[in-house]
Amino acid sequence: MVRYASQRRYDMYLCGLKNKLAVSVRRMGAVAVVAVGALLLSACADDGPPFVGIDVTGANYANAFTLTDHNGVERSLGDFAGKVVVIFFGYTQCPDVCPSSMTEMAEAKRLLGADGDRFQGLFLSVDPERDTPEIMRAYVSHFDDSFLALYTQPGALQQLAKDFKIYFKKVPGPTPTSYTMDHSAGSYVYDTTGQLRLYNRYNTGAAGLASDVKRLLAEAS
Ligand SMILES: [Cu+2]
Repeated sequence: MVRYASQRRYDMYLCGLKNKLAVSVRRMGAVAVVAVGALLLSACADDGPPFVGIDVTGANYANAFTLTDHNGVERSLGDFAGKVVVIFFGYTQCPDVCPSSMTEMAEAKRLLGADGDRFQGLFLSVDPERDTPEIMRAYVSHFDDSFLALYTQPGALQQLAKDFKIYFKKVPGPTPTSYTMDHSAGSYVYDTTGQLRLYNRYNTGAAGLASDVKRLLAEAS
């Protein structure tokens, strides 16, 4: 059995097979062509264009977390059932990558209009030493009131980063508290059932992210 990088690619492969089948069936006569054609349209119409983000459906990482939000509430993916969840990893003192990514996330939510209510933006700090719940609350609500910041204990972050295949590293600054953090700059996108579906690359743009979210929401309705 050939392995496919994603279920969607496998589905596309199946569609290709059906199309080849249609060509041979066409020789059988006009009635069969009409019948099979209708079947193919209904089977393949949902596929649409590929996602803007990288399809990581079925990946064996970044599948679950239990973390505390900036209100002190314990959170896991199940809390956001019915919503598309986007998790970005960063730190509040980041000068550029984090603010632009959070702005993009907030803009994507606005582009969704009424469907924005079914979008949950999450910010996970890779700098638990400085990012206190108070600081993170102010930070995420600056971008969007509905966004939640998540934090974990410094000792648990390393394992979480491993589980999520993300990278972070402290880069010393002129004083002990003025360090910066190198970190992965993409985000993970989960469908309304909490399954990891996409890796959204840094600088994808709000429109691209919004279109992927819209598509995942459409799958659910
Ligand atoms: Cu950053």
